[in-house]
Amino acid sequence: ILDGLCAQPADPLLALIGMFRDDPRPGKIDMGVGVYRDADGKTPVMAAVKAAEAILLKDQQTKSYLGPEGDARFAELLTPIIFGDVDAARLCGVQTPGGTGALRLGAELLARGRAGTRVLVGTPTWPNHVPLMEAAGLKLVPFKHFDVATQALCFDETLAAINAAERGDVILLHGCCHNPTGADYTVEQWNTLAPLIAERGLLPFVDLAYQGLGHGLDADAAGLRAVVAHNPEVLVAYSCDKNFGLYRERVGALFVVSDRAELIQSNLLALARANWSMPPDHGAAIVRTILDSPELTASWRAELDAMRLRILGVREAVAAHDPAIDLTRQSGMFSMLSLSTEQIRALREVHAVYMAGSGRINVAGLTPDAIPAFAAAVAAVR
Ligand code: PLP
Ligand code: TYF
Repeated sequence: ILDGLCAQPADPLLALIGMFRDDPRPGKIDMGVGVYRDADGKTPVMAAVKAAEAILLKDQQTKSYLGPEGDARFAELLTPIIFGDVDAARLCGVQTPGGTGALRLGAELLARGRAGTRVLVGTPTWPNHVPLMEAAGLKLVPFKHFDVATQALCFDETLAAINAAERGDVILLHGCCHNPTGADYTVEQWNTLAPLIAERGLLPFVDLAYQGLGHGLDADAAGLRAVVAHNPEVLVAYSCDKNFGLYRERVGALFVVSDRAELIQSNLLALARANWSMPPDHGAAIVRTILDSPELTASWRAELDAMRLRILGVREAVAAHDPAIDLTRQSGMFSMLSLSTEQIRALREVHAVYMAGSGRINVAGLTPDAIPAFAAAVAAVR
């Protein structure tokens, strides 16, 4: 039965973790996988997370099953952070295993709603978007989001793709901190897109995986909120894995804004049951414990803001050191350098500078003392 299988390549982003770890050279620089790092190069557990875990250890009375929706209070507490003011009767949401689980659940909801649904997506995008959507039976329709050579966001191409789409198509949008380019729409551009998407009869699916790491929690949700204000139905795949530093705990949620919220919720529960039955509890319980406490929420917000400001600081420091590497026009952890495959390989093999094969760099991977070596390495291969 298994004779039909053929070997599959490893996830190239995750493969970078092992390559970097096995590199013995001192001074090696890791700008590969999208994980926040502090000025010492560490990815610490956030203080509010540690405090919430201590509370859970002391107070948790049972680990009995919840249900396919997971921790309902977790989803409820996230709602105002994501949506601001929203009509609760028009919103449903379930906890998922990470933003990835939310994307997959949303894709399956769309496929169940109508077989063969097409999904417009700006390229380049997070590589996992492709197998996630296709595995659910959706068909991707790419349009150009970013021109690497000129470092420009292709807004005209975005508008053209929306205008050329068919009614009933889906458009997948990065809410903020675009992965892999860091090129986000301005508020003005969101305000143009949001009503156009509605007018053209498309369904927006917003992937919000980095809220708070670009311009702040509210600013990073402004695009999504504009989309919600103009469109009758919106899907949101949310991840807490970056903004709470919970990566391996796999914390996320899928939200749907709709007049048919009850019908949709019943389908989300059925789909969750057919996939993972119930999501893992611990990470969502941490987020719930933090957001249920004003003190822990303040601590989390302050630490998240410090992370965001450090990333901004690195962007400015690199540009100050070498104006030829201007990272100040993008936001969040990522930028994409215009480099050939050969140059990216030379950076890794000759200079011990690790980045994704696309030329994407994780800006948070730069410690202050590594900036001159990074800039010199890029200049040397260019
Ligand atoms: N969407 C984007 C754009 C991402 O970069 C990631 C990163 O992991 C995810 C979704 C999924 O996040 P999670 O780790 O919570 O599954
Ligand atoms: O793009 C990144 O680096 C992050 C982390 O299969 C990631 O989103 C990368 C690959 C993957 C899961 C998460």
